[in-house]
Amino acid sequence: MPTTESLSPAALLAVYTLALRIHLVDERFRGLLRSGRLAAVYYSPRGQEILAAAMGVHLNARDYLVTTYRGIHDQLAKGIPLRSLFAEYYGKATGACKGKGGAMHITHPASGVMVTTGVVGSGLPIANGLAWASQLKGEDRVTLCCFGDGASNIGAFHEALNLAALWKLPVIFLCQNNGYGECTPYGKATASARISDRAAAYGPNMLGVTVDGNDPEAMWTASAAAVARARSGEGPTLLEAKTFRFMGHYFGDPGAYIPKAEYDAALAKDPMPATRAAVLASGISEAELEDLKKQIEADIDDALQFALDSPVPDLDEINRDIYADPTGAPA
Ligand SMILES: Cc1ncc(C[n+]2csc(CCOP(=O)(O)OP(=O)(O)O)c2C)c(N)n1
Repeated sequence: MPTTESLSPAALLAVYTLALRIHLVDERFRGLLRSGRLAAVYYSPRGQEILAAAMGVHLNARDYLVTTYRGIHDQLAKGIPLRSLFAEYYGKATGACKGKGGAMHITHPASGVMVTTGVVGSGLPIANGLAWASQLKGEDRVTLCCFGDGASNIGAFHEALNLAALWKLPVIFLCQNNGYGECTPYGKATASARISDRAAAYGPNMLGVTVDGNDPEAMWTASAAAVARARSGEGPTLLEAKTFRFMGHYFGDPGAYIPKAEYDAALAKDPMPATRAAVLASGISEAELEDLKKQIEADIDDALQFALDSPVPDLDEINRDIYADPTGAPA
């Protein structure tokens, strides 16, 4: 795990590799949905690949993740296996939740992906619970909690940040500020320019940082600091990563409420090609990046085929993993 202050060429490549994996999985899911080969709810993280990858490279499998419906980038950055992810989207028995969670509720404890919620803001108190458990057990685990700018205006946000600061919980609140909460622009719902400024209200244990989430170096450095802070027991960080959502809120939303000039300006700063250019400038060749892409595409092909070939869950699975004793479940 990198711990130095600035992003070395090797660390930049690690971030780009993870971001490319996220990017290609997202493209594949959108292609499957467009062509009718997959039926699922889907919230594209297009544009938010770099910030997730730059955080992900600092975490290990024992660390925890709590994320939202728009969380596929976070789950991949946390290391969820592609086969488990694809099979869950297809509702198959081999999926991360045996096909019972579905796209909105991806959970894979082996890789630390603990909860994916569709209720805006509900993940923050859950993240506190995980972080508190690690603290009580004296475990060296960091909990990463991802949510959007819209979620930061929910009451649970305040309650969670207050408690996390009070108890110095090993948690990182990563607000992915993509400029829109569903179809409401940031400025129509929030008066303060920076969400991270709110950290000051929770006292000295909470650090607030705003960073350009599209800048791999800035995001990598800020993530390293937040992880180190949580791991060493210094307390939580409210890390606001500024970014932009290139797709509509949900798959199928044309995003007509986003002004064209704003969209075009953001697209000109698309972090994926910009980071690719930075990787090339650091000495990696086009051919090496093509090989990398081919390898990831092959992994995705394998995961998709695995999902398609897998069985659906048996009917007797329906009460399992829900009640402690499935035999005593209500009929
Ligand atoms: C408690 C609650 N209120 C409203 C909704 C409907 N809803 C779903 S997503 C969303 C916008 C959330 O925006 P943000 O937190 O910025 O996340 P983003 O989707 O931009 O990543 C809303 C209002 C919900 N799911 N839960």
